[in-house]
Amino acid sequence: MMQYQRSSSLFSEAQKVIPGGVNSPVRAFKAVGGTPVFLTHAKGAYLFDEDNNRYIDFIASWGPMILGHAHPQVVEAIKERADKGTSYGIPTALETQIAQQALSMVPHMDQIRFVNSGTEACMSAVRLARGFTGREKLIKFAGCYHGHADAFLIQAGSGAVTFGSPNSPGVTAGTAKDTLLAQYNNLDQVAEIFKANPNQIAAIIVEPVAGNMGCVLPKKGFLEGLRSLCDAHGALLIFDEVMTGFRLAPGGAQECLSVRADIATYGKVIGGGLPVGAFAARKDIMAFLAPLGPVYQAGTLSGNPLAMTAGLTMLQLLQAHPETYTSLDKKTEYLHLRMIPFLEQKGIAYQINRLGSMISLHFTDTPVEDFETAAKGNNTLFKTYFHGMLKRGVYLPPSAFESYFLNDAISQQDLDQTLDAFSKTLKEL
Ligand code: KE4
Repeated sequence: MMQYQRSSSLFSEAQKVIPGGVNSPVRAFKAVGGTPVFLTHAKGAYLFDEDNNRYIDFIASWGPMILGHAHPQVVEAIKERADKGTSYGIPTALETQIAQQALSMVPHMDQIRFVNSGTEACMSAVRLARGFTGREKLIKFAGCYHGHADAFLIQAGSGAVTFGSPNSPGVTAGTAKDTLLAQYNNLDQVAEIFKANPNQIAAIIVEPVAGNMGCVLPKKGFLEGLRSLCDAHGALLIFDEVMTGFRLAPGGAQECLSVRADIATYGKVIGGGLPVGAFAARKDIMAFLAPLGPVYQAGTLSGNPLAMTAGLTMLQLLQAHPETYTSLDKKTEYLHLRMIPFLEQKGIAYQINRLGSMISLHFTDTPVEDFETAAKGNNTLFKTYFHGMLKRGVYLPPSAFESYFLNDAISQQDLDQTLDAFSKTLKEL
């Protein structure tokens, strides 16, 4: 039986000096109860905590560790680079290299600007869209999460939902009035909003495959419909590909769903596990960005050489090994198809949503197509499920409003061990 003594004493220590003991709320296990485990290290598909427990990892640091933890080539590249200095605040050829690498993988984008997080990428993309169109309003979808910038914390997903406060205090009414909300997969509603706000909408921002309500797939025609509405009304379509970018395909959702965005934002995988975000667009849009144009955006550590090195190595590995994507898809499908008989045998209401290596299990008999249906999931069952898997050595996202992320270091044996833990845990529900 696993024990967590060291983690719980470390958690009490942490809470004295860090709000909630964590540097990102979802890590605090508030949605599932209990004490968060504290890690000492991670390698390949495995996490190792302070009490010497080992877990098969299904969050991959919420996406970045798509090839598994401490990938030797990424680590080697970082070590080598560190000896040359860790930050300059002065341009390097490295930034051009990773820009060229990323742009060679994603469709429809001419230029890219690097920042330090997905939040920064999304907030910069919205400012650029507002500057480019001269308009103020933004359409987002309930349950989608684009980071913690004020404009997005209106019915946000991920941790914001977990805390049941999707409209965060501190976001002013002035800001909130410019963010218009629609239901994911509801094209009619978006058309209505455009009609009610003629020539005022700068952009739609959307997770092309949502991962912050659990995994929620776009219905057939949804993204294509957003594309047409933006074209008809002179707004920009922003794909928030912080999760899907370089994960669903080298070219992300734009490639695998064949819908063109005007601006795409990236994070997670693009940094190879170091803090990197980015946003990309056509040249004429990026020409509005300082120092070329009037839209200001900056960052001391943007283009940081260590982070660029980690990201460049990761992208080069993914481009050199496209079989990673089929391998990830196959492993996720293997898990998906073998979970079903256990769930059927248990006779429990469930939905499984999956695209590529993004998957989530919802304890509800209603298809999960938007935030409202995602919120219908039985969270009490989810808590028991989460801890049942954790104590059997499987680390799932500690919230029902998250997608699982497989990494390609997960072996067949790990998958079978996960399914064994799954069948035993279901018996406890
Ligand atoms: P960051 O600022 O956390 O790098 O990225 C924000 C962001 C933007 N867009 C999407 C689609 C995202 O999923 C995220 C961040 N994802 C969460 C997990 N759902 C990060 C985990 C956390 O908040 O600790």
